[in-house]
Amino acid sequence: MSRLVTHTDLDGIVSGALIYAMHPFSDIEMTDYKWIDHKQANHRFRFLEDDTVVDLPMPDIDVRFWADHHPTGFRHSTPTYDYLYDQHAPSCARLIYDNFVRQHDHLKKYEGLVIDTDMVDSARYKTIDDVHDLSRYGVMLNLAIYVGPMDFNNRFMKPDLIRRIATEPWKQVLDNPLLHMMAEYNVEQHRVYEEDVKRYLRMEGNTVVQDTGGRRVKGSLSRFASFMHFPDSLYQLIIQKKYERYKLIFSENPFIYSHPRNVHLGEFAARLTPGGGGHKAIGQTKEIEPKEFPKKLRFVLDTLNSITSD
Ligand SMILES: [Mn+2]
Repeated sequence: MSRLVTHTDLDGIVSGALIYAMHPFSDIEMTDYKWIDHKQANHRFRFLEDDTVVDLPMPDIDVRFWADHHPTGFRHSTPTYDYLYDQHAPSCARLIYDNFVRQHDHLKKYEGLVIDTDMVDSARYKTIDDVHDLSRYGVMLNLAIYVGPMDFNNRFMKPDLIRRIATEPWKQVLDNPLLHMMAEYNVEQHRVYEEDVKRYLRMEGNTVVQDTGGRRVKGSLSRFASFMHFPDSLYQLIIQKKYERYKLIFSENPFIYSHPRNVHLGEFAARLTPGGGGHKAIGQTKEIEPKEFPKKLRFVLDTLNSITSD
């Protein structure tokens, strides 16, 4: 039995579809970092020897093939099996596409989708309107997959999309009216969030801080809401509080920074709290205990505000 294992996000879907278009699989499994790194063995995701793994960290066993672009993905000795790894690739889909398109001419038709995936996965939108530009297939798909019960989406909807994007005319697959309605619904929910979150925003230096003190914001998380209200801020810092523990999410203002910076926010998050991570332009910590929180918060803010002065 051959199994494709991929990440539950847009990059996971497009990476999966590219691989599937070169080699069909009998089974598709979607998973996330938290299940691969889970402390308890009985909750941990189990890889199989025959797996093809994309947009996920290096498996703990030797598999058939592995591809990733997350800086925290490469973690032990160099694999002896086929693999692709480049932490500078804007998406895993890009890494796979660029590596295989010369031998597999039929991948060329996915070029537009890969360009959208680069933009979404590395949070490098050109303008604030690109975030909700439903005329771009990748953007539309990214908004649609976060609507509905996640277990259902991960087990059925996303694997089905991968299969169909790989084997049917992909634009036709994504022109599905239901998918577009789901994307529109998510945009609506983002608008509600953007309005409600206003009262929790404050500026500290060049960083817009989103601190709800554990209170719920209406709608669904719009990652760029801070920048919609403070378009001149260079960074945003979202403070999430749950059961007296804190998580920090920080990202560049992608509408100002269109070129790479010298600090990798994902690596910074991983150094700050083991198990944290992300991409160059966005970092997320693991949970922080209350007694460590004020110091770490200060450190993150000082770091963000000093990157900008170079
Ligand atoms: Mn990715």
